[in-house]
Amino acid sequence: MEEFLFISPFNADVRVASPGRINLIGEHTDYNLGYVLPTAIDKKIYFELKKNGSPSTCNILSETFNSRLSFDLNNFEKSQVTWENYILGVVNEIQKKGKFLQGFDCKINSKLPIGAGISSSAALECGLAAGLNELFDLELTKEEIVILSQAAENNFVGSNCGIMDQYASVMSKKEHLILLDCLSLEAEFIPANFKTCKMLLIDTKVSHSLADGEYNSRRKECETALAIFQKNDTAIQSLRDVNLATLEKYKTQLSEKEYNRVLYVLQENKRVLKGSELLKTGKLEDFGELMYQSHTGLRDLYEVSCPELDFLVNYTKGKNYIYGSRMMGGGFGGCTINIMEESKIEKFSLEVSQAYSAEFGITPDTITVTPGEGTFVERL
Ligand code: GAF
Repeated sequence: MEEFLFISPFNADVRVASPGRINLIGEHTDYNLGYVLPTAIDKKIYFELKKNGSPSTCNILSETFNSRLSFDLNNFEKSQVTWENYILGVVNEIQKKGKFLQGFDCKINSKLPIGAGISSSAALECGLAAGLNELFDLELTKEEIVILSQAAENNFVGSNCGIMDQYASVMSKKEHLILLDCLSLEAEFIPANFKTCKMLLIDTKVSHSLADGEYNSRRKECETALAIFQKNDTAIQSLRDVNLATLEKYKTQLSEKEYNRVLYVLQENKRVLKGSELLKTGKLEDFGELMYQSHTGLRDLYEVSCPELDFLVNYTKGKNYIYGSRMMGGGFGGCTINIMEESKIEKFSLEVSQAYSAEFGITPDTITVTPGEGTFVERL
């Protein structure tokens, strides 16, 4: 294999730290132009970038995947390797905006668990976009970085994700949650005041292979239902303009699945708005109840949970030191998010790990997270 082109030591021009995200509540509502309540976390992907003097040769070294990618800015195509498409997709979207790039070298090192549903993909996209923005003085705003990173995933990777992950990764403020309106992109930053509690993620360590296709098909089902509402009522722009009465009125025109998907989205949007108010006044128990309801909706109506996630959520029930638990992210694996007393985390983590591995033969990871700052960029 040809020698990689980094000079040693690397002598980077720009450094970036790009965080993963959690989402307290509001799942599968972003692409339905509803509400979400995410924030960045203190676990990140780190980038070092520098110009390499070549007009168009780019070299990326992923220490995490122990893998490297070289490509020509004027001639590249989709790759068979998933992580490479996040990189190529971002470069492609930057070029589509008419911005001028030259050859660069980039080293990537992830401290974010990959495939755990804490959005390592958005962290990768947004981190690279922010790094290239600084390296080549592209003058992209933060919002442009968010939008082009989402477009990279939609257009190059082929996942029709919404805006939540990229928005949280770039825009988050330390110790705050973001109540994001995914239609207007207006955000309210809510202090994350969990008193004696912390957020614990439990990684199922499973990622059912159906995940991508099922994600896109959920989105399609919502779009089909929306088109039916719009045919009858031209004032309806998105599912947030639909209420329960409208849903019932057109029930016979929807398949059972479409009806269930929409019902879940309507309920979840309400939970996000109500939940944000509860968190502002520190009502963790009531908020936790909404998390359990969210999980039930994701399991029964949206059908994106799996036995491993259900087991972990059920395991928390009846424990008075755990306020809420639910699956987080796209589903079919990844993590649950739990709000619980910090003092009980160690003992609970041990117990739940033993119970889960007795059931599924897999040792889960338990990860305590705190709400962190969005993308950090530094010119050296
Ligand atoms: C994934 C997607 F990338 C997000 O846009 C969002 O839809 C989420 O699944 C589900 O809420 O993380």
